[in-house]
Amino acid sequence: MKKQKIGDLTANEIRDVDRKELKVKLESYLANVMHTTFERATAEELYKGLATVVNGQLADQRMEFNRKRIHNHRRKDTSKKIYYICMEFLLGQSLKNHLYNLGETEMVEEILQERDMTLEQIYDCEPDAGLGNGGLGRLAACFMDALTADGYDATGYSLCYEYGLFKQMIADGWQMEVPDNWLPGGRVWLNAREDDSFKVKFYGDYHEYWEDGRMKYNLEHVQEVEAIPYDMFISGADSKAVNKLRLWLAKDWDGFDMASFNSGDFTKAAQRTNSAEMITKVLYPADNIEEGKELRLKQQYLMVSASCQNIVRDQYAIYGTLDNFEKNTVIHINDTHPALCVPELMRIFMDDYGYSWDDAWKKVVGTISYTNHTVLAEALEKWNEGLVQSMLPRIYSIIQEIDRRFKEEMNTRVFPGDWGKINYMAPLGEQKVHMANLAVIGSHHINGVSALHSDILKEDLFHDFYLWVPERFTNVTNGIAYRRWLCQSNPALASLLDETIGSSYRHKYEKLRDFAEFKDDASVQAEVEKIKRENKVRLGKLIKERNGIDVDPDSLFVVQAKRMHEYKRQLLNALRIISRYQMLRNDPTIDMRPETYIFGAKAAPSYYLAKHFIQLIVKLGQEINNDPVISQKLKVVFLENYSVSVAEKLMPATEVSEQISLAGKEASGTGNMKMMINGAVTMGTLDGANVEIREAVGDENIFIFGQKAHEVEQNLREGYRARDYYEQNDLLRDAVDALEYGFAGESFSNIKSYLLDPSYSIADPYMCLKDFDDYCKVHQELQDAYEDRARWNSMSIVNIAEAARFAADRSIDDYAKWIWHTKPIV
Ligand code: 26Q
Repeated sequence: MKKQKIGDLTANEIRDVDRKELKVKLESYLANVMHTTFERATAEELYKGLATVVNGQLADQRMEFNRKRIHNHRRKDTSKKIYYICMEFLLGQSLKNHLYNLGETEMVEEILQERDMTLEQIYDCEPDAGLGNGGLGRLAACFMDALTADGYDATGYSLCYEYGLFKQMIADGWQMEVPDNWLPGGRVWLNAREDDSFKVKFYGDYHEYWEDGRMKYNLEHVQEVEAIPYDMFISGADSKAVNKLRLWLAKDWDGFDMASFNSGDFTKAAQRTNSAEMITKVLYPADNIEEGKELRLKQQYLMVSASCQNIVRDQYAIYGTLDNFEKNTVIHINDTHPALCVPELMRIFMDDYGYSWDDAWKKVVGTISYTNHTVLAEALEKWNEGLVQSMLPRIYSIIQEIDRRFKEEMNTRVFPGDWGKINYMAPLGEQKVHMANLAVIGSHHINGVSALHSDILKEDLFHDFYLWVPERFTNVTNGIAYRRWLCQSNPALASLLDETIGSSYRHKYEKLRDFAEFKDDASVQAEVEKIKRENKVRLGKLIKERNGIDVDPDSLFVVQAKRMHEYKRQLLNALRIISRYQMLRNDPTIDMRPETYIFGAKAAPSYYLAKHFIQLIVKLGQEINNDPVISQKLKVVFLENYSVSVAEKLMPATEVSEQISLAGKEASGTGNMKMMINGAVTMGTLDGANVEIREAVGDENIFIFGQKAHEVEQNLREGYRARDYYEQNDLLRDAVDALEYGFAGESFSNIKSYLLDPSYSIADPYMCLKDFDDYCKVHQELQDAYEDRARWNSMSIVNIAEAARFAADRSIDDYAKWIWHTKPIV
């Protein structure tokens, strides 16, 4: 929509024209597609209508942007086309975001006023696009947002899962998974491009032979699957750019097995169709854990092959050659899940375009960069060689050659004779394909997602690679789409920022830092406190609706919201809450500010222990909340089905951000940044990006406890004995013992044994007991600080201001400058 003055029209008049135009489009959709009118339409119909109109506007804007893109390519500019490949994009809802980015929120609000409806009612009709598990998938979504806001030419590639991450229901404390059928409400954003599909080959009989001095091969009896693209537009705040996220849907290529059908075997014919279409049926719900399932590998290769074919075809169409491919193209792989890009691009360059191995390899390594998101051993991807060989025979053969050449180079030039090192670094070994090794070898840059994590990559996980090619290793600290997580989720705080520092921070993230100047300004402090309280009241209403619990908006809101995982130590938080509960039971008259502990967490469906941790929190909550005396001072809330849209309501109301993972285990964290930018103060360990949060705000504006990463390593090496801590600390022992008696009629002796005498592995592997004492002490300091309202509000202001550096725009600046070597095009 045009913003400038046209002819004699004033800005207000232009807005009137735009609003009328938008309403006419909406009415026409409602009449022609929904067979209703604006006056009669339900909220659901209005959502679909508005979404369709907005999608149309984005399509128009995309055409304009395409002109710029083509012009840019013709000029042979120094900017490249960026392809961001990721198995997960956790987008959440889109309507609110697009309206904000297009500057149309008020306009639509006015239209809805005619119906006595609010935008919130309409937003509530949109299902989350939950095409991701957690941090990694949400990061990809935040990055697409920043790439677009900042005017880059970028395309995201992923899969069009029919079912996103399961919906969580809690029954008697136990997590139940319900399928997430998001498409009925979500497909309004999907633009099917059936004309632009690619075929992907699986299995088959593979034979290599030599002819004219070249290796050739036959591949017969393959299973061909069609990958059909569904495109979603990505908008950016006030940006001329509109980018695309291309989601592949698997379809049986033959559509139907005619031979079986004709011979009367209808069931078999239909089954064949089903098998290909299973590939994109559902998102794997495991987070930070490797699941070596055949279907998962198929998903990865479908995404990789369709995307690489698409990229190469498009670049060839633009330039008429692939000779400069690596100068025009960035392919970024988000974790190792798309690491088959390395052999797949080799295949395309050699088999389809006739390049030699060496020329193809130069292109691959010149194009691909890789971000690592974890150092947890159980999350590192390894695939059975036999599986890869049978499912992807040509790809396997290329991996073997990459492996052979790699070992040869290492043995002749880098680590001669050091087969310990060489085997540890190789793509193949112990009958497995080591995806991280493949990714490192095939990339020109490898980055971690926080300073600490990137150091651990260099010093530990990828140390030998670092010795070989130190220049490939770098850091890009994660960031968040702050316009979504601050401006859209917390409009009151955004307005206060407009009034104090001006609205330029909405485009230039650095400007947010100016807010720190107001840290001692009593009236701004009072405003910050008032806004937080209003947000707490709003969250309180949601909690009342969803959980039936009354929470006191004047209590301290302590929040831990993230996937349920041992290493994230929700259990440590729970142990401390148990201890608070016991303190109150001993003396209910203690004079204290009431405390509200809020959790949100999904467990992977097969992660039994994590499900028990959820049950512990829920049952502990039941017992505490139902105690008429204790519940005056203590409440525990487990928010079911934590998701992007729940997070958007939770972040603005958070006062204490619990980031208490065992040091060295959380690669970065991004929830920590979302809470910080909403004025929460961090209670955390020196892990992931917490280290940088502390540098940003200073020691006086954060509460840090527990072992440092190097101490953890040392303590584990020296032999960690959880029981010592249990025996030495009365409060801790009482809390751990209480697990056995249980809560609300449920015993948790299994968790007690996990902490003290497990049947496998070591007791308390993530050292909750060792860090308990320090956690309690520092938490008390935090709570004392909270009672000095001026001090706390000032801390809150500093946290908001210094969150500037955790804008995804800053991360994208870093990637563009240090890794991709490219620039925006508009
Ligand atoms: C792998 C193989 C088979 C099936 C599933 C997977 C799989 C899926 C998802 C493995 C890992 C993930 C997700 C990892 C993840 O979300 N990591 C988080 O990434 C964030 C963004 O960088 C960081 O902030 C978090 O610290 C990190 O835990």
